[in-house]
Formats: sequence, C-alpha cells, structure tokens
Amino acid sequence: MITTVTLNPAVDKLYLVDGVQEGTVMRVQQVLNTAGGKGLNVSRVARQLGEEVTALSFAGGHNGDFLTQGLEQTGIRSNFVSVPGETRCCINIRDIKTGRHTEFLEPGQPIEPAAFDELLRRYEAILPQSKVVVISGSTPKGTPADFYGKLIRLAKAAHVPVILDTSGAALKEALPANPTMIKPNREELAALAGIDPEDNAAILEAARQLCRSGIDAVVVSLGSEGALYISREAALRGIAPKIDVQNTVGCGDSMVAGFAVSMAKGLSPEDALCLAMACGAANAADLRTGWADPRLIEQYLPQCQTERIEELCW
Ligand code: TA6
Repeated sequence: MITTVTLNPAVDKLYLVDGVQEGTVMRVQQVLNTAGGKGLNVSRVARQLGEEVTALSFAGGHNGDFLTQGLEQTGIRSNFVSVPGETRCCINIRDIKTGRHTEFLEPGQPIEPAAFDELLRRYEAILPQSKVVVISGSTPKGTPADFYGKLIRLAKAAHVPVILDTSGAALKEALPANPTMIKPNREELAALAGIDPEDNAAILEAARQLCRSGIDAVVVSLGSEGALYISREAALRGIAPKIDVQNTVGCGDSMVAGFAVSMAKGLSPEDALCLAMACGAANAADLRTGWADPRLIEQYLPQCQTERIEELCW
C-alpha cells in the first residue's frame, strides 16, 4: 500500500475561458471540480496504476465532503481528520485561445494542534502496512515546526521510503530528515539553492549536492523538456513524449505517483523515470487534474527515453 499525506488539500477548480482579459468580466465555458492538493492527485494516479492507496489528510465543510466522496469513488481509502471550517479551493484557469494556465492557490484554513496530533496518530498506525510514503504540497497555518521532518524520520525508522514534494520553507526545513526522494521543479530547486533557474550546470550541481548531503535521489521536473534523475549512482536525463497539452496542472504529482509505484515495485531508475514521465504526459493530455488514464500511460511509455548525462553535456 502507498500512503499519501496531504496537509493542505483542495477542491481543484478548472475554468475553461475563451480569451482571458484582465480587468473585464468573463464567462466561464466549462468547470471541472476534482479532489486535489498535490497528495490527492498523487493518490489518484497511483491508484490508476493499480496500487492500493490510503490518503491521509484533513477535511472541513462541504468541500471536505466532496474530497472524501470523490476519492472513495476512485477506490482510494480516505483517512481524513475532520476539521472545523471549509477546505480550500484552488483555481486553475485555462485560456482556450492561448492554451495558457493561470493558477490561484488559496492558503487553506489554519489547522489546530489537536488535528495534527490525530493525523500523526493515524500515520503511525498505518506506517507498518505502507510500502512507500508520499508527502506532498504546502503546509497550512498552524503546522508544527518540523512536522514534515517528523513524518520522514518516522517512516525511515520503519524502513519505509519517503518521497517529499514541497517547496520553499517547508522543503528547506524537511531536508535534514533526508527524505528518500525529492522532486522540485527547476524554479523550486533554484530558489532552494540560490541559483539561476536557467543555469543547467548549476541545477545539476545543486541536485548532486543534495544527494551528497544524504538524499537518495533528486528528481528535477522540467515540464515538456522531461526530467532529471540524480542519485549517488546515476545521473539521468529523461526525454518526455511530445503530446497535445490539455492541462499542465497535476503533471508533477502524476510523476511523483509514477515514482512511488516504481519504488513499491523495485524498478530501476531508468524504468522509474520512464514510468513517471509517461504518467506526467498522460495527465497533460487530459483535461482532468491529477488524472492519468492507464491506456495513455501504456501508449506513452515506449516513447519515453532516458540517457546518462555528464556534467558538461547538459
Ligand atoms: O500540483 C498541482 C496542485 O496540486 C493543484 O492541484 C493545487 O491544488 C495545488 O497544486 C496545491 O499546491 P500546494 O503547494 O498549495 O499544496
């Protein structure tokens, strides 16, 4: 079983708008609501890949009910701590004319200490049945300092590998706990390391430095350019298939799901990177957020390639 932790879940709202014009009134052509926040997207795609998944999270109000019901319909075990207030919404506007996406991410309601204690209790209870833990997304107000660090240390003490996908202060604070894998995108890694996001050599070196400091693997997602997989043993560049992009939101989460399933199955770094890219491509080819149709994954998998990289050639 894969266990996901989402401290800041959301109802993801996708708005399709025919020509976004700032400062005007616009009619939305179509709305798609999905159970979201990064970890819930990971949960859905890991389930689509055939894994048993338990999603640990917080749920409040009508939005919280929408999340738990939405997940259960897809066969994911939702283990949500009830909290007062309303779970947040995140809005993703796709301009039909340009294909560009604009996102508005609400901060999420503050969470009380007792709810964190309850989530921790449930986490410790399901850890022994977990093959992999995935911790994803931003942290809501009220998150105890080093909460991600604590989750990582508990998993590692139980010999369960942990993937951490977060950014900013939450990422920086959790790094000393040495998650098994992290998956920053180019900008997130550059912000962490204080480097230019366009400087490929610096990106590579920053990923290598993180591996030297104790993280087993650093995956840098590069959008349509694919991804890098850096560990102490391997430095790989993944080349993603060319597709007709419908929705870029949730591609990183879909990649994380691919890696989580690969870890659970013990796949090689090359195969894991290909599966992750195929999941990301399947998400991008679909309007739904955090949705990777297994038929598309199968179609894209043979089109994914990896190559070993040397410092000078990337
Ligand atoms: O990765 C996409 C996404 O998961 C959206 O579904 C949206 O809910 C958002 O990211 C949340 O990100 P955050 O970092 O605030 O947890």
